[in-house]
Amino acid sequence: METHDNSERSLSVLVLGESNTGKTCFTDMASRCLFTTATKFAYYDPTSSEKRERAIVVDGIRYSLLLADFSTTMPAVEDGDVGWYRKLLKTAYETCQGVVLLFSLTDRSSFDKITKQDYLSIILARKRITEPSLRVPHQLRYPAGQQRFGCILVGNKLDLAKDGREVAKEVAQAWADSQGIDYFELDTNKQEPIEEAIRALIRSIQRAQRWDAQDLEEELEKMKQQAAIGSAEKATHPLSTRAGQ
Ligand SMILES: Nc1nc2c(ncn2[C@@H]2O[C@H](COP(=O)(O)OP(=O)(O)O)[C@@H](O)[C@H]2O)c(=O)[nH]1
Ligand SMILES: [Mg+2]
Repeated sequence: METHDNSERSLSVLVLGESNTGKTCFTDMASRCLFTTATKFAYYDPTSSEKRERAIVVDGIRYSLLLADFSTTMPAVEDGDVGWYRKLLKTAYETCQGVVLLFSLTDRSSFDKITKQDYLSIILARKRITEPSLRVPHQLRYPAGQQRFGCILVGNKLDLAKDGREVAKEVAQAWADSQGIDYFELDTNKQEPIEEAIRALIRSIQRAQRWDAQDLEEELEKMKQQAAIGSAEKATHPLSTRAGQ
């Protein structure tokens, strides 16, 4: 059933993958709708600090999407210290609501890395979240909407797949199915598949937030019941009465 809500919900989305898989092109196309029929794919100014934000309505709900692309390829630095970048990634993993796991269909290692390594890093980062300012009881380690995250898998550079494919569709689809996430194959110059992928991501975020909220409700209910049992026990305990007076 469609619900209609005038308020806008903000969602922060990470586009994640190895270097050169097409993250920046995807992010620009998805956020600024810079679709073009040109043969050139990269269509962005890397020095621009412009935020990639856009509005989108899904199932009658208006969302403001903030998209950011992050490379999972560690920057090469002379002294080998990439700690600052790891920290940046970890914060992004902890605070986003949705993730686009992006790889290039022409690069097997980009598929292996995002599915075997980076996906797990996101899950592990979120398991450590504790957010006192949300005022959830400390027993609830995972605030609603933050334990789970929305997710899709995207195989990019479909236009090159005819001759250069290194990842079979069945292999990527099977991995996505095993995780319960949707899989898309596309290239970053066609609008419709990117729009479809973004809508699927938002629906996945909606599910993640719903399930987290249900968990939270159940936990709170359990705690209320335990508190009620505790105070009932206290009231009937002989030392807690003024017996004999
Ligand atoms: N053929 C093809 N090239 C693409 C596609 N998407 C991006 N590219 C090219 O791949 C290169 C890397 O793209 P970029 O978005 O900068 O990748 P990033 O390093 O993951 O951010 C650039 O030369 C793009 O023009 C695509 O769908 N098909
Ligand atoms: Mg880039």
